[in-house]
Amino acid sequence: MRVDIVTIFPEAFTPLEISMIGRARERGLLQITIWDLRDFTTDRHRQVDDAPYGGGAGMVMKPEPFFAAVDAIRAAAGAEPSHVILTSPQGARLTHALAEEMAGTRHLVLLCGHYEGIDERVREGLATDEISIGDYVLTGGELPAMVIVDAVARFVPGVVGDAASVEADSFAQGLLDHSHYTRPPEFRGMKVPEVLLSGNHEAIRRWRRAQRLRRTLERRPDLLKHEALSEEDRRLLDAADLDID
Ligand code: 4HQ
Repeated sequence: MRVDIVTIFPEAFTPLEISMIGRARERGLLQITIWDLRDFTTDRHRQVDDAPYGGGAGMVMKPEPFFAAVDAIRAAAGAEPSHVILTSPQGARLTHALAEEMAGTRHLVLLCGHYEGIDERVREGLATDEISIGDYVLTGGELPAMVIVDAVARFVPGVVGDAASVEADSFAQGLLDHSHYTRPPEFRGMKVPEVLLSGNHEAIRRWRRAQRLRRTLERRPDLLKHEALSEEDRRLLDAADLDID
């Protein structure tokens, strides 16, 4: 998969050089290129922003450098990108499902904004998607771009070593995760639940499933699709003394 990121802060993207994403790039599973928006300006001051028409506080990012950058990306890729993404609080919320959908495509372009915002013509004439990573305001689009790349990359085959862990993750089955323990069996008076030491794989599976169901019901009832619950799930929830209806 190819990812191109357009930004006025190319140096902000060192997190994509380490850990799983860094390794995926080294192995050629992900081809990520960072483009400096200022390289696509034509004036002496390499200006990327200007005062807003109509007045008001702050500056607005000019449209021309973004269009020129995406033209260069198209030329370099030799094809139309699958998604040209603008990050903003006005966008559709990034979800597990959206990340998985984007991972099934060949080429993402991410445009990072700054200042009060980006000229509306970038949205109209260039962006195919507007995505928000949550209901809060950030100072720039670099962190959202990295969040999107990280969430999408996990679905690219081979990026996460153990494919089973991607399928077992929170949200993959519409449920939050169960708890995890490792040695020692007792730490500062806190014990690992007996069942996990039992070697009884069926009992462990049931315990984990019940915990995921209970946690989801308690913390994120919005995630629970009642029709997706099996007979066993209903019994596990009943046994946990929680009612789903
Ligand atoms: N931004 N989810 C970039 C965000 C944001 C978000 C505010 C985007 C600032 C310049 N982006 N502008 N939340 O807060 O995606």
